[in-house]
Amino acid sequence: MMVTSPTLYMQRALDLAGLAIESVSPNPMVGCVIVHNGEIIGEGYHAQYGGPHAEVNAVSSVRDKSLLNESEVYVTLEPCSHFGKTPPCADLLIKHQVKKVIVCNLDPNPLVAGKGLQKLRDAGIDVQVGLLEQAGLELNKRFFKAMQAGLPFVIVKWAETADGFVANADYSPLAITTATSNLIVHKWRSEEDAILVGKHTVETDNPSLNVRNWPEGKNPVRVVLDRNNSLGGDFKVFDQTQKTLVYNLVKESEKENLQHIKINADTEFLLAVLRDLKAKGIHSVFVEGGPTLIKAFFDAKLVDEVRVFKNDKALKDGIAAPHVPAGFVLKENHQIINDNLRIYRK
Ligand code: AOF
Ligand code: ZN
Repeated sequence: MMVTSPTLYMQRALDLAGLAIESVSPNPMVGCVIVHNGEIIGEGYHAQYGGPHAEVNAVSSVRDKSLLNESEVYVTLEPCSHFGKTPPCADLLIKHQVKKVIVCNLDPNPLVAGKGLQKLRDAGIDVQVGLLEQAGLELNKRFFKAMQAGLPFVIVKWAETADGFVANADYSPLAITTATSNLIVHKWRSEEDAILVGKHTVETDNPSLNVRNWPEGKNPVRVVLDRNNSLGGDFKVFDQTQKTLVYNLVKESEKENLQHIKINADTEFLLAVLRDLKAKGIHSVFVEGGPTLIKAFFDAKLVDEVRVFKNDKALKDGIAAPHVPAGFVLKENHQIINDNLRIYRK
C-alpha cells in the first residue's frame, strides 16, 4: 500500500532543503515536493545562493505539467512574492493553477512576509500554513534569527576535560577531543557563515580556522576580535587564503582578503560586531574562542546555542572551562567514542 501522509511529504521537503546547508546562506534553506493523487511527481530544493528557488526546481522536475493543476505543493517556506534574483515563486504556482499549497513557515523577509500566501489565495489557490512548523523554524534558525533580530545566530563551542579544564595552566593548547569529534567540528565550521576568535586564541593557538577535515566543506569567513589592534601580522589567520575580518577600536583598512574594521562602541563591542556582521550578510557565527571571550558573549546575552565536548581525561590543573548559564536547556546528548557532546539552546 502506498503511504500518503502530508507529514511525510513535508518531512521529505525539509530533508531536501537541508542538503543545501553549506551553499545557500544568506538565503534560507527551502525544499519542495509536488504530489498528485498521493504520488510524488516532482521535487526540488534551493541549492545555490543566487540560483533557482525550490519551487522552480520542483516544477521543472515534473514531466507532465498538465498534472500540476490537480496537484498539492508542499514547500517548507512561503513561496516568494518579490522579483529578486528570480521571479516570484507564487506567480509560477499561480501560472500552473496548482490545487493546494502547504507550507511550514511564513517567510520573515519583509519583502515577502505573508504577501506570497495572499497572492496564492487571491488566485483561488487553497493554502495551509504550519505543517511541521517547529522543524521548519529549526532548519532555518540562522535565517529566522537574522531576519527577526537583525543579528546572526551565535553558536559557542568548547571542549573540556572531565574535571572542567580547557587548556593547560600556561594556556598552551591541549588536545582534548578524539579525531572523530574533530571531524564533526570541521563539518560544523563549514555550516556557518563565520568563525570567530579573540586575540588571545590567535596568540596562543595560531589557528588556521579553515575546514580541512571535512571533504569539500566551504570555508567560513574568519573573524578576529582585537580591540587595540595589537596582533602582529605573522599569524595563520592573516595569510589571506580566506576572507578575514579583524574588528578593533582603532584601525580601518582593506587588503584583498583581509579587512580591519573599526568599531565605535567600546562598551557594546560584541553587539556592534554582530550587527556589522549581519549587515555584511553573515547569518551565523561559530565562536571558537577561549573561556574569557565565551563568557563575554554569555554576559552580553548574545549566545543562541552551546556545544560542549567533555572528554573522560582528567587534567587536575589548568584554565577553567566556561559554565553554561541558567536559561539554556539541554537539547541533544551524544557519546562520540570518549567524548560526551551536549548541545544546549536558549
Ligand atoms: C522561495 N523559495 O526556495 C527560497 C525563497 O535573492 P533571491 O531572489 O534568491 O530571494 C531571496 C529571498 O527569497 C530570501 O530572502 C527569502 O525571502 C526567499 N527565499 N523563497 O519562494 C525558495 N529560497
Ligand atoms: Zn521564490
